[in-house]
Amino acid sequence: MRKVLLMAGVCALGALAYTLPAAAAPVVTPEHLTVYILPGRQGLPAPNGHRNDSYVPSSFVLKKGVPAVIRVINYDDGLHSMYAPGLGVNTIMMPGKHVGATLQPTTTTFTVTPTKTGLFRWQCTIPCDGGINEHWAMSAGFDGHSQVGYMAGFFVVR
Ligand SMILES: [Cu+2]
Repeated sequence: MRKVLLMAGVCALGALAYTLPAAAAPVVTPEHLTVYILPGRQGLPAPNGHRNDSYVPSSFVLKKGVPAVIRVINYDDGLHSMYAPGLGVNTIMMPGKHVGATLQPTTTTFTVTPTKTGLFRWQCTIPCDGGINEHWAMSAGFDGHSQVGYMAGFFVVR
């Protein structure tokens, strides 16, 4: 009789083990960032003496393992992009649209979830900042393709 009760008890414990809920996965709240693309006439002044096509801001702090939802609002009527191969980012920002005499910005949203810490450079890969600027923002900066602060920048992942 004792053996039967003992077996029943073991079975009951086994059933209990299977009915306990699994430990809940930690909830990760995404970060939300907003970035503006300003056309040359409204962009940042530069050493070339003109205002130039600009991402504002152009550098960002992200957290490893935390999704960052990046909303880019393009006030330019041209395409731009963010290319950061170290983070797997390669997104084209659609141009704003002319509506009568005004330009309606277009919003492009993408998400990046960094898997490692470090410094990751991004750049715009679509020829831009034309006209009087002669593509200055796309010219080689001190550390690579495109000018940091205009059509290039950094993701700092901590
Ligand atoms: Cu661009």
